[in-house]
Amino acid sequence: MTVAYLSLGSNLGDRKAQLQEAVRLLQANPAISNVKMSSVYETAPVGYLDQGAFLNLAVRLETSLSPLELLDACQGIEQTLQRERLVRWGPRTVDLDILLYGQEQLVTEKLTIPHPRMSERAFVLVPLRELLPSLAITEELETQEIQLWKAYSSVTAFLMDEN
Ligand code: A4P
Ligand code: MG
Repeated sequence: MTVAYLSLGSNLGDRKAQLQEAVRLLQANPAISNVKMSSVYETAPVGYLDQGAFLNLAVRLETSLSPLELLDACQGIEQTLQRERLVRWGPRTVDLDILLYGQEQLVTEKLTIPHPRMSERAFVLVPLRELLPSLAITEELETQEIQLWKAYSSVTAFLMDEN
């Protein structure tokens, strides 16, 4: 079993419902266990700015999947959600990125671990720090627009939140 951390984000459609579905599908994977999540944050878009605000959260899980198998699982969830809901609106309704996979350092065409842009991104690091308190965040990142949207007592509480 390896401990891995993911970053989840959505900025199209029913953002919370899509994140709930993504977390539900991660939990339903028989090769993934002990799923924990950070609070949910609302964050201003980084990179391409002409788009709506994101909801972002981080997930910690244990898995017997290899890094590439975990990437496949994440991309499968992205495809399932796009297919079911928002094909017309194009991609990026929900995005699952692998941040860390054990102590692995990997640079391949399909997969780079740790995630190459994570250290510049408050929307990744602030949620991740809830699950990994030793994580350091530099002051300049603290200025990126990100605010607590909702904190949940457990993954189950998140999955049951219908408001
Ligand atoms: N890939 C390589 N390494 C990884 C990894 N560690 N985890 C490859 C996941 N994928 C990885 O990703 C493109 C390709 O990256 C994959 O096919 C995989 O082989 P994608 O998910 O298809 O596309 P993307 O996510 O739109 O592109 P990219 O370049 O990964 O974008 P980012 O960097 O993920 O940024 N602002 C806020 N506030 N919140 C957000 O969540 N997200 C983005 C997307 C931009 N701005 C944002 C947010
Ligand atoms: Mg991505």
